[in-house]
Amino acid sequence: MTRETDVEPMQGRLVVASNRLPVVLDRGRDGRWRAEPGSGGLVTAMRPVLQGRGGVWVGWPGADPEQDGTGLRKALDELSEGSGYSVHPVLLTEKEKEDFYLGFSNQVIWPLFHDFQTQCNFDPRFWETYRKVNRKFAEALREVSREGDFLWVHDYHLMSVAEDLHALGVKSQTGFFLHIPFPHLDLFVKLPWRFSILRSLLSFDLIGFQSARDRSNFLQCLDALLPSAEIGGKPTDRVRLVRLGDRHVRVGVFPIAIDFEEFASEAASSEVSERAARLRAEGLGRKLVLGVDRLDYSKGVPHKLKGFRLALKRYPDLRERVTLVQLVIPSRENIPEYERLKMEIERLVGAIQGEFTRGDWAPIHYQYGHWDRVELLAHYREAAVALVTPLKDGMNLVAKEYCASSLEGEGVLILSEYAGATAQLQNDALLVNPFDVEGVAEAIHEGAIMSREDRRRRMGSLRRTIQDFDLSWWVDSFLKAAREDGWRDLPSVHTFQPQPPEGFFSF
Ligand code: ADQ
Repeated sequence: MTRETDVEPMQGRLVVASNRLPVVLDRGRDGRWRAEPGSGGLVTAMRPVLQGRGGVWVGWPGADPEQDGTGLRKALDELSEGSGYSVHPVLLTEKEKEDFYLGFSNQVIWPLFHDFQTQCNFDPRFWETYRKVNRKFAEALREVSREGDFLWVHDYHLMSVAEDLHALGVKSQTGFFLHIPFPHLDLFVKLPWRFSILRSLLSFDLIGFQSARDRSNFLQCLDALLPSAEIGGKPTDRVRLVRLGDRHVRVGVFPIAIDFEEFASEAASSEVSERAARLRAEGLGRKLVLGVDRLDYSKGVPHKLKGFRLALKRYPDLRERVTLVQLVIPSRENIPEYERLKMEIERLVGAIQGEFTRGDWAPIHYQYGHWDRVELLAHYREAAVALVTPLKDGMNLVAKEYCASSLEGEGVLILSEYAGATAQLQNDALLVNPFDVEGVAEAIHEGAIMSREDRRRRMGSLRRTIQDFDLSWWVDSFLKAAREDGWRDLPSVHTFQPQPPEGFFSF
């Protein structure tokens, strides 16, 4: 993000808390820690805001403190000096990492909130440690904050922090943003700690969700489980007020965004252009269909592969004309379910290759690993079609990044109805139900043969939407919603419901 936030300065500083600090730690040959600024959506969004107004970022540094706690702090202090805001580590023990991060966060909340209830492990020890670590974060926030600061807490790892802050007597205003979906009531009530989580969330002054779908699920839970809560406003209001006796909690919809200009200008750089040209030459005139997903069952990679296989089966004209490049980014490899998923993906890729490979054409280029920025942007730029088909996703930044990098404006975005991004992009993406293999196959064919004129019209409009609601809009709106009266003039929210074909229900 290049421009400063437009929001009138709040009194006091901004203090951000997230599970991970925005740093990449590296231990040099001399054994000394070095801290480099990290990248990613949250970091890019928050860094200029913190730089502009000064502030603190609290989080886990991602390294084992037991080896060299003092050296680590020193490296973080050095980074703080050069960045205009300070970085404050919360150190976790091995057991805390196990039970708080891999346990409660990623084997209870992550699966449940993505509608994968059968993958939940409701181990009571996980909850105990989650509460303990949230308390640790609250203590760190108490240590670094002062009266008048605004405390902005991020994501499902830290849902209980505000309750602990209250218990510790911290009076600062607090906001929470949930990056993942919020589940439907039927699922939420299965959580053994459902009332505690609700109470914790309601301890924040402002709660932000990615989409109207998530907020509506949350309010439905509130309505059912805490009927005394009075919910004001309409479903399309950006911010709705919840009254709990004397207390008011603001509940808003703030779809996370990307720095459009940064993606567009990096995609135009000579390095990316050269790499994109090489990809084109290597592709021998074939259309590149692109998938970029973290290894996660919520991303629906096996479903996508089945859709691609059916497209090749049903539409022989696609064979030798399109190639699916699928990057799977390693993630949470210590959880057995992720290892199983990896094996399933690799088995499917092997089966599709075996069935369709002819001469010098293999239908899928599968890669398990990381791409650097140039490689990622060159693929975005070169892809004729992006296949973004999560089974459930808070937002999905890949969809937005693809459009921002599609400089020629001719790419086609195939997008799952279950990505948060769909509410904003529904008019111009080809929408699919990722569970409907036939629908995915149809969309791949439609995307591959779409006329240039249609592609340009759709992509032009997608790019405009992503540019209009970019990263600074996201930060500004959240901070505006936190201000006493700032939230009333925020624009209404986009909503989404699947629509039947025209005339379908004319009896
Ligand atoms: P994620 O589940 O991680 O995020 P997503 O929104 O798709 O999902 O973001 C993935 C990010 O990884 C993208 O920004 C992408 O550029 C980046 N990436 C791509 N290739 C990479 C590589 N090789 N190495 C490292 N990173 C790479 C969660 C929620 C989402 C929500 C985001 C932000 O699950 O729904 O959109 O937070 O709120």
